[in-house]
Amino acid sequence: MAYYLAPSLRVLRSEIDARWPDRDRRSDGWIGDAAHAARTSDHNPNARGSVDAIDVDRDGIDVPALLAAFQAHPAAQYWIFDRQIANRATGWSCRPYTGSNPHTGHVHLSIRQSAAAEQDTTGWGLLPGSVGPVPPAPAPPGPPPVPAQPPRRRRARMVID
Ligand SMILES: [Ca+2]
Ligand SMILES: [Zn+2]
Repeated sequence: MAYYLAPSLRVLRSEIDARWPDRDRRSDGWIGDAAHAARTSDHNPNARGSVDAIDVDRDGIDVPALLAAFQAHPAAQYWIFDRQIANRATGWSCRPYTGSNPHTGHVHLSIRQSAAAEQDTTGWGLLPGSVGPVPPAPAPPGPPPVPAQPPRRRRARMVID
């Protein structure tokens, strides 16, 4: 099957390149090598042919800024960097990462394994001139305000149950 990097990660990588054009790319990666293919890895194409992870060389970038932007994006699932791992499901709290590769030379970024996340080309907030990560979406609106009623008229009945 033809395989491809998830479009959402294409957008992320292009933003990283635009933000830090002179960064080191020697530890970049996306498609898994033979060692990856022998085990479960987001670097292997999934059933849709999509590769849902990238590795970004740590040199020449602002890693905390990258991780903050990553975590703010709806497609993000987890990252691994410098012997630590953080996952959306646990509120992005850092835990020790004890895998054989300590990820000291690159940042691993995985998105959610879903077609929606793969195709989500929402910006990641890293373009030059943008101020930090994309702000969180506004809270969903509460119940509509009760319109002001003139005196002596029956108020709209509020549904509270
Ligand atoms: Ca490097
Ligand atoms: Zn990786």
